[in-house]
Amino acid sequence: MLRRLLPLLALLLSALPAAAQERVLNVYNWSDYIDPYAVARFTRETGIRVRYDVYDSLETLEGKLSAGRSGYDIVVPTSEPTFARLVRAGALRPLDRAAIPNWRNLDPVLMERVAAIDPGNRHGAIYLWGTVGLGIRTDRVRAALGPDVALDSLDILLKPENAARLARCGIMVMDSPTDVLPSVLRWLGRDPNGSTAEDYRAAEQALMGIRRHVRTIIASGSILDALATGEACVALTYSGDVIQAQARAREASRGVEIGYVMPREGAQLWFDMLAIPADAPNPEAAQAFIDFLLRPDVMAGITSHVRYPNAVPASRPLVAEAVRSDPNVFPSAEALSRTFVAGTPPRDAERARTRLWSRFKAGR
Ligand code: N2P
Repeated sequence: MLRRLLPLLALLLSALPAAAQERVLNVYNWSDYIDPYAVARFTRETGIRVRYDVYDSLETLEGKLSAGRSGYDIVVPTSEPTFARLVRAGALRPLDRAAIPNWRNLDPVLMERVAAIDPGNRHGAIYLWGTVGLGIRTDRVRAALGPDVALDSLDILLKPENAARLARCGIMVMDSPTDVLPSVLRWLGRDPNGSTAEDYRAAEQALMGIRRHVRTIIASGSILDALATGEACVALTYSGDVIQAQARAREASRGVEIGYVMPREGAQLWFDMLAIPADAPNPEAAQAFIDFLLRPDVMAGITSHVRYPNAVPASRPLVAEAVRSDPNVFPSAEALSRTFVAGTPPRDAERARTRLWSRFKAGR
């Protein structure tokens, strides 16, 4: 049957215009970071097939892109440090706004925040944003640390006496010096973007102080899974990942109750950018995809699914009620006023961070 159909299929394909045949979009995005329905709909509407790969740390993304010729048409780096570095290196293609009419849906106030590192917003549109904090099994943490424990502080993780009490329950830290060190420095009362030898010594001391109580240092995608199953009791990771894990745990109804802690010491706030590598094989398809994602209804579906806020205000009324009313997804103005945005450390500081991180991972 199939054999008889194949020549027919080939005939049909060859009748299509050449351009239509090779319309493929190569996407490299964070894991658990899109509504699969949106991707299917894009293909249905445009005929462009999507090849979709994922990463779950900025270090992995940077490693892939620094080698050049990644073959990707869309990448989603965090505004700082990764996107800022790519802009500076000329590694991104300036966007053609005429091909992205839905650009007008972007929140000008949010876009202004990333204009400092991308003057005129020429190379990227905000996709989603969020904070760094703790996913916790609320009941277990209360049981281990006492009913009066403050559930809004990094003390839960970073005070060695707390970590010691939670060790058996399962502590995890995402494997990303870029997205962990700023919060640790802030908890220590230091400049979260500090990069002196003294800053790093202090951060290393804090991390080493809890090291033997940490079960795993692993990329964010695995932490999401571990939170959802209840295997992780306290995990330092991205906000929406915790909220997705919370939803999955509820669906599984096995008694795993997950909460998100946005640290009162000041949470790291980040913005992830839709961008096109300078050497993207199919930049037209990439622009069509960005335009598609910036539609309010498409964006609303994405936020409802992945539980991260976006930068398209008109999408907000269309977001699922449970997500729209969750203050961990959409932090209050007061909570936001206590956040900070990470900067881009100088290259030599980057090496010091990498070495610090290897020692933390090795535990010596
Ligand atoms: C998605 C994590 C994305 C956020 N799983 C990091 N900026």
